[in-house]
Amino acid sequence: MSGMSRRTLLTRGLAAAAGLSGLSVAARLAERYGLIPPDAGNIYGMGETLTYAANRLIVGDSAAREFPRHMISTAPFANPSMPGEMFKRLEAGGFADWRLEVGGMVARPLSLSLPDLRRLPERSQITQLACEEGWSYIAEWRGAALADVLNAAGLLPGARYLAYYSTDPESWETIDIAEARHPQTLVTWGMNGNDLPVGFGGPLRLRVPRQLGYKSLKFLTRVVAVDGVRHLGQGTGGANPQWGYSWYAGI
Ligand SMILES: Nc1nc2c(c(=O)[nH]1)N[C@H]1C(S)=C(S)[C@@H](COP(=O)(O)O)O[C@H]1N2
Ligand SMILES: [Mo]
Repeated sequence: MSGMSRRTLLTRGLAAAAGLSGLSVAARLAERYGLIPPDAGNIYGMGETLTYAANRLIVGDSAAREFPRHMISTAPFANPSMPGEMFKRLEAGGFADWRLEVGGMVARPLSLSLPDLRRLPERSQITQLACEEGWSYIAEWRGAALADVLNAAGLLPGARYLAYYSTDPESWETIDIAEARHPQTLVTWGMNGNDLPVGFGGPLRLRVPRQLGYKSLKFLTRVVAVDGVRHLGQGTGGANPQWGYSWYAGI
């Protein structure tokens, strides 16, 4: 993936920017500017710290690539996933009781129905979803900006990460607040002109197009603003990092 070589370049760039004096200086710089992934130096290690820091410093608020309509994949690949028991109950009721709970470090916790979410300003994007296993597809996603949802709830100043959960209790992830507020990060209910199919995470999926596919959690039910991730689950910041993938999956 070409993103890999770009990442390597950026990582080297950060080390160079730190005065060619080696990784420790760059790491201290990263720390000074608050660019340390949640568990750096422990499970995440130096390489990921620098990848994350370099991306935040150099890539910053840059956008994931958006594609013209004719590049939408004709046969997108739905990676099989298990939505869990709670999903089956909600599906039996036609998803009428589906809610997105918004909680944690917010001024006004919310419980939003699917129609509530569809009343928010509509956003769409044609972006690529890339799995770490090497395949990818391009699709149009439609939904609300996660930033609008968070603004409605009123993020408290100490919030630094957003944890998000699905009907499957085993599947959850976290992103930093900059990623959560990024205009391309969407709470999606539509795909390629239709309701989001169950195979692709319907009725509700978080789309995080600047990171690898596993950050785009299917069957989204809950987002929680937190000031750190170590107290969540096994402290790795998500289910995928728990299995050995990077917490930061920027592409
Ligand atoms: N709830 C849930 N979300 C999930 C997964 C999962 O198993 N459960 N798999 C992830 C992984 S590893 C990838 S690559 C993408 C696959 O998305 P797709 O089915 O649209 O191809 O979904 C992600 N979101
Ligand atoms: Mo994946």
